[in-house]
Amino acid sequence: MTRRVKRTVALTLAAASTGCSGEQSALAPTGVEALAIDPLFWTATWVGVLVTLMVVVLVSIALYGPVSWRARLGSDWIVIGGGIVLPIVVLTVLFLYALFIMQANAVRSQEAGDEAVTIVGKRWWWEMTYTTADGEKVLSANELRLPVGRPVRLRLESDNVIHSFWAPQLAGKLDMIPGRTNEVVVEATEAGISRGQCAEYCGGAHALMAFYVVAMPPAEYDAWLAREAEPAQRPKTGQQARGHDVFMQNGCGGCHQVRGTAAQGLIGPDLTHVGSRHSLAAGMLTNDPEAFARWITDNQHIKPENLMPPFRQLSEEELSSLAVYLDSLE
Ligand code: HEC
Ligand SMILES: [Cu+2]
Repeated sequence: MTRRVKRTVALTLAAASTGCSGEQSALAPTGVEALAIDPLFWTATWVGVLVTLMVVVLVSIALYGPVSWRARLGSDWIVIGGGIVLPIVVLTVLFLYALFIMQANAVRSQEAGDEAVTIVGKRWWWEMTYTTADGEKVLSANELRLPVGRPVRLRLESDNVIHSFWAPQLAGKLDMIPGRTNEVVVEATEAGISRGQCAEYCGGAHALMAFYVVAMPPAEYDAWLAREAEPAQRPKTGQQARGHDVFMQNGCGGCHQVRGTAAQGLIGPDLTHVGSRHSLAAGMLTNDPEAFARWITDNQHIKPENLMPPFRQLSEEELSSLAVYLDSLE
């Protein structure tokens, strides 16, 4: 092999193997649902491997084996046993196992309490409304926070095309279908951050519609939700105040809500606490003042055809104040 080929192979293998671990992996379950599916996946995989090996051996014998073995392979009982009985038995057992897991998850989901998050698939972001234990609703976006060890009901909806909510470390994927509500109960088993992704093609920027799941110790989660329910922080510095004015003067409030201010728009994500989110624009940018500025001027390159117009007319000073203001909305 030339050196370049070797390097390509090594890079490909490295890229392929990073797909199996890390922040978005169905093979590293950290949720009760995903933990239940995991053994089913491995069972089906190993059964598949065994069946494949068996077929390879039989085909090799049929092609190259001694005549007496080949004659035996052609007998009726091999055809009926291996070709009909064996597949029926194997597939039935796997099917029953899958039903058993689905049933267990369905029972868990009936027993879950009132904590819920309604998640609406948008183009191309996620509106998330938390319902607290005492029924209060808190609007947020693009990041699912969960209390470790407490089941939370996710109500999945869409007001446009079909999306699919997939947080592989938490649970299997479930479609978000206009006009109906699909429910899945998730329960994080350990604190940490993982990533999810829209899993049903929903238009040009479908691949750019991701989100983060932040699982937190229950007490921290409760504190976070109480904060999230509060109106936005008032500007504390001159530059933040300037950014607030730029926000109001440029019509951002027509599409975005910042609770506690005049901005009441609901077309785009709620920005009341946008500064405390892990990422911007549905998982596309790490959250810092520079990213805010980039998104505001260049969002059509970052996420082509998304529903926010680029604001290129802002001066350098306006843009940096605006970014500092948004970053302060924690
Ligand atoms: C016409 C409606 C509209 C206007 C006006 C608008 N936005 Fe947006 N904005 C959106 C939409 C829609 C998204 C979601 C885009 C996506 O991810 O697909 C968005 C996303 C964002 C985000 C990322 C939010 C998140 O949850 O990560 C920020 C920050 C933002 N806008 C700031 C602004 C600012 C600042 C202005 C004014 C200069 C503004 N927007 C004007 C519609 C709008
Ligand atoms: Cu999609």
